[in-house]
Amino acid sequence: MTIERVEMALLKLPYVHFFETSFGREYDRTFIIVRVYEDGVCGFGEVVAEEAPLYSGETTEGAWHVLRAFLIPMVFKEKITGPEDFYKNVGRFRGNLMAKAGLELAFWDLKAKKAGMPLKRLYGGVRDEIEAGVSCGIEDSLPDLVARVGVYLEEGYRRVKIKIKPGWDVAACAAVREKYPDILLQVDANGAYSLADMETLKKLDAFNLLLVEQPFPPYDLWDHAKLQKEMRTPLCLDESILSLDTARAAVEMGSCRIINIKVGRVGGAVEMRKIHDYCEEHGVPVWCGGMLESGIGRAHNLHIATLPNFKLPHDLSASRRYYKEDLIDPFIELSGPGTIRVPEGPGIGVHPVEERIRRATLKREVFK
Ligand code: OSB
Ligand code: MG
Repeated sequence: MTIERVEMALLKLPYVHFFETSFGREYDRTFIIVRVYEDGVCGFGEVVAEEAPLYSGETTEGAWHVLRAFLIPMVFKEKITGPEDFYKNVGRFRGNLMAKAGLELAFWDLKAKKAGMPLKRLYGGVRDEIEAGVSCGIEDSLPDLVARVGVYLEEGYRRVKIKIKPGWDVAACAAVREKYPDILLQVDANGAYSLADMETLKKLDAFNLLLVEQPFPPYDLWDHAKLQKEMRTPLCLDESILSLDTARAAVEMGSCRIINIKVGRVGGAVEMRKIHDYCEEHGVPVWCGGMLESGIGRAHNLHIATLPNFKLPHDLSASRRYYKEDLIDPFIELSGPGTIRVPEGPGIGVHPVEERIRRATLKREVFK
């Protein structure tokens, strides 16, 4: 058994609504879809790197280069056919975790398809439905923000995350809480603060938040620990957690009480699993973050979120919250009040629609 072909496509899809974080406002998403073929079966993965190196140091063009020059040639040279084998071999390359994860996920989808089972079963998932959640960007005004939260609640979401940055934090929480005193609410700063903002951040304790996500930049594990000592609300780390080792350091140091797991950020599902298991053993709940993925990457996330220690609602929303024409059939929809059913078919269990992929493709390359 050998991989016959690997294919990459760079795609661009417009958002239904702009998405603004402390990094700035975006109107569309550029990302890479990876396919691996074996015996006519195709596994799909998505590389969640973004066009600009804001959230992480990786970029779509950088990931493209690393995949075509190093990771894909390695697959053929080492005759890699499975995700565990991929993980073992790819460790020789430093960094580039999102590029690695996109290709590893394609191997996971392929493996589950060849076994004729949904990916969640291969992972040992324990549920058929996951708790959805929606991530609300920064808006032009507080009334716009409250209205947008209202739209999402109307659509059935039960947990809302709002993006914060200096100048759009305490007032934003107060505005949402005034209208919706009882919803599950959390905030995400994407690293926009520093220890000098301690007094502002402590004020967030007043809003009964589920968590405060990544207040400080990725490498500030120590300052997060100092802040966590001063706050009642659990801190949750996103950008800081890149591996089992960083997760362990954060937990041992007391930098957070909750971890956001994004399979792309940690380099794939093997590493994701190690972090998940470590956190489970240490009483640290995790949840599944999102990178505004297309339906392909989001379907992968749905299966991951079925693992037992994924205990808080996720940044996983329906297709139409992100894109008018998602790449998959059927679209991902809310199945009950604030939940999403995990697809039952083999692999990721959703069908990427060739025609829609082609229309969104900027460039494509095939490797044999
Ligand atoms: O920090 O969680 C984040 C999107 C892009 C980059 C970083 C983040 C996000 C989100 C979106 O919050 C979550 C989603 O995909 O629904
Ligand atoms: Mg985040």
